[in-house]
Order: sequence, then structure tokens, then C-alpha cells
Amino acid sequence: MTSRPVIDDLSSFWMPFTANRQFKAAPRLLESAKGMYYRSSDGREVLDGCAGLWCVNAGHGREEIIAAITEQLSTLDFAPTFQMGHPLAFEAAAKVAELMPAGLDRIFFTNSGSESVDTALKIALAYHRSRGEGQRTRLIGRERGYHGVGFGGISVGGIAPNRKTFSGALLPAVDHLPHTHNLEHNAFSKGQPAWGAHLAEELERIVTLHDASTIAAVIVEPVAGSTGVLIPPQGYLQKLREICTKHGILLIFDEVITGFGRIGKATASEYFGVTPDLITMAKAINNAAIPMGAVAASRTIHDTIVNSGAQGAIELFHGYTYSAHPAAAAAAVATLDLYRREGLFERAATLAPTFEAAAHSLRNAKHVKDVRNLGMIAGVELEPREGAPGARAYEAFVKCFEAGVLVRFTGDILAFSPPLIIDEEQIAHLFKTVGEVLATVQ
Ligand code: PXG
Ligand code: PLP
Repeated sequence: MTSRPVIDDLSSFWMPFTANRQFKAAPRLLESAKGMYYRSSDGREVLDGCAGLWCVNAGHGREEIIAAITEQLSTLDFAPTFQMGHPLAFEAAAKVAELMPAGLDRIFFTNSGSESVDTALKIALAYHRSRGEGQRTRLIGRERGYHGVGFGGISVGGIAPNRKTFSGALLPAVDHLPHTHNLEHNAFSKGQPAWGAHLAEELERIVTLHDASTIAAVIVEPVAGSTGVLIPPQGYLQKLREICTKHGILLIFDEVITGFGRIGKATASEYFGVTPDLITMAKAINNAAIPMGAVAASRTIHDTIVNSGAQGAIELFHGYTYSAHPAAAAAAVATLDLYRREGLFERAATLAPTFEAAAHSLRNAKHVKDVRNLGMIAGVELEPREGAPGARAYEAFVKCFEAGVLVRFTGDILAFSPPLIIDEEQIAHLFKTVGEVLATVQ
């Protein structure tokens, strides 16, 4: 391994979703990674408690994936998928389709979750138009939802700071369901909270207001991740599905985080037994080794759009230069094989009770006002510091990093979503370290 010279100028990289001035005054740099651990620029091992950004489900530096990418790049570095094709694109799509709920087996490739969301929203509009219901253009998201950063995604998204600056330029025909977070009813729930299914009925109110004939789709994260881990109340997703079906509205599950084993099944749809019409995914689709995302569409949606065009006409005017990039497709094929060979989705399901118990051991830790979890996802909500929202979680995050564990934070919520190869000892170490750190946080 060659070691690179220490970087002395951090100014050129305008960092995403980062407090740039604060970071550059005291940078935290990761230089390499293997398995469950990062290595920081000051030579420390850091346990990865959040799979990078919820994406490295098979752990870091997986040789099989690296070999597949390397070989692919030397065989075919790039090939267009607009009016051309390459074999791995089709193979990758078939492998993704195998993991989707029955019937959702038409796969459109993108390069990120944000692109997947915008793609799914556009497919929903195209579907209704192909059926002669082109007036169905309204999109329904949910408060606190995160659907990436495209204009479509922030429009249906419900995270206020992500919308505020751009508020004059959001999609016009959008409404939002209420979020389901309520600590009076659901604090310290293990798995799905008992209270809150009735909140899905708000969709009926929205349908009455706008009329079903104007609504194209509802998009939700089955488990909301980025907003700080919100687990769907028991029966809530089933009810959303029923109401959508009743009114001919498409249901989109944004599974960018929940896809590929995060909650112990290939998809949250499978876990909850609720089948949407479209699923968006990215991140763990290829273990995050190369940017890639995808949308799974029901065969009905696909066939309706594809069969409605004249022979020889392009049916959907949408696509990305890098849709099904050969290296990303190779990584996806290798990753999905690896997940199966190692039984990583089952491993996540098996580890989940240990993970739950370890997360809830923080119940009485300093500042903690809630712990919630499902599968290999947990959120620990802290009491905010008076007059400084987010400051307490930021301090905890930095101190955790210094103590050798990487976690995510959003607002005053710490989020945990380790690679699915984590072992019981590492789970115990992760939450024990967080508890010790919280005791020192102001
Ligand atoms: N939908 C969902 C449900 C997501 O979680 C996206 C779309 C967008 O994906 P891209 O690949 O465009 O980032 C996401 C991404 C966090 C965090 O703060 C969460 C995400 C990304 C980065 C950080 O925990 N989710
Ligand atoms: N902008 C310009 C000028 C382009 O030519 C293209 C693609 O050809 C794009 C944006 C879109 O890029 P991508 O296909 O990588 O999303």
C-alpha cells in the first residue's frame, strides 16, 4: 500500500450535508477500510456503526466485489444503454428482480437514491398518462420523509431544512401525510410501535380534498431512516396500501435504506408483507462500491407504459448516461451473489434481537429520551440542549469517533445501522462505547 501525502488544503472540496467551516477547522478523515473497521488518518481503527452511510451492508473491502469491478473495467469500461446494451446490465437487472416482491420485476437503473426517487415519480406520472389518466399528477409524501435531493425528492420529502431554501421552486402539486413519531405513545418501543396505524387514514382526508382522480402516487420510506429512525406503527403500511388500491393511487416504497437485508429480508416490503407498485433502491444494491441505484416497477406499470408507445418509438423519455454502468452492474451481480452465499439477510434477522437488546441498554443512559429499533436499524433520541438543537448529538458523534466508533446523527438523534457482518461482541462494544460517551456529553 502506498501512503498518500497528508492533505494540507481542504478548501476546494465543498462538502455535502456538512458544516464545512466547522469540519475544516477540525477534520475527521477516513483513509482505509476493511471488514467492520475504518482506519482514520491518525491511524486509529474505527468500528463502523452505520455501514458508511447505511450502504456497506457486506462490510468494507470485499475482495469478490473489487475483483468483479476490476475485471469489468478492463473488459468493458463503459457502454451506452441508450439504444445499445451490454450483457451485465441485463444480468444485474434479473438478479435485482429476483429479490423483489413477486410482480415487481422490471428494473430501471440509476446512479443514486435521489435519481431513483425522481425516476419512480416520473414513472408514476407516465403510467397514469399511458392509461389515459394524465390528470393524475399530484404526488403525496410524508412529513419528515427523506427522498434524496432532486427537485422531485425534496418536493415530496418532509425535512424542513432540505426544502426551505428551495421553497419557491418545488413541484407544485404535492401534499404530505403526517409523520408517525409520537413519544407520548411510543417511547422505547421495541420493533413496530403499537400506536399510530390510524395516521394512515389521513390519506383519505387528502384524497377527499384533492379528489383521487388527481393523485398519481404516494411515496413513503417503510422505515424512515434519515430523519432519525421512525418505525412504522403496526398496521400502518397495510392501511396505506388499502387506501391507495381503493383509489387507484400508486404506492411507492423508498427502500434506499431498507433494501438488501437491512431489516432481515431482501426488502421491507417482504418483511412487512406489503407490496407497493414501485420500489426505489440504491446504497447496498452493490455494497456502495460504485454509485448505483434502481427502481423496481410492477410488470403492470412497465407493460402499460412500454406497450402504449408506437413500435419503434421510445416509450419513456428518461435515463442517465450511467444507467447500468458496467462497473456498477458488475459490482451489483457480485454483491447480490455474496449476500446469498453468506446468508447476510438471514444473519441480520438472527442478530436483530441482540442488536435490539444492546440498543435498549442505553435506555437509562444520560440524555436519552427514546430508543427505537427494527432489524439492524436503531435510533437513540437525546434531549436537545437548551437553545442549541443538534449540538448535543454532534458532540456525542465527535466523541464517539474519538473513542473509535462511527455513528450517524441527525438533529439530536443518533442512528445505528452497522454492516450486517457485525458480530455480537462488536454490537456490545458499539453501544457500550456510546453509553460511556453520553455520560461525558454536556
Ligand atoms: N431515499 C432514501 C429513503 C434515502 O435514505 C435517498 C433517497 C437518496 O439517496 P442518495 O444516494 O441520492 O443519497 C436516501 C439517502 C443520513 C443519510 O443522514 C441518509 C441518506 C443519505 C446520506 C445520509 O443518515 N439517505
Ligand atoms: N447536462 C448535459 C449538458 C448533458 O449533456 C447531460 C447528458 O448527456 C446531462 C446533463 C445529464 O447527465 P447524466 O446522463 O449523467 O445524468
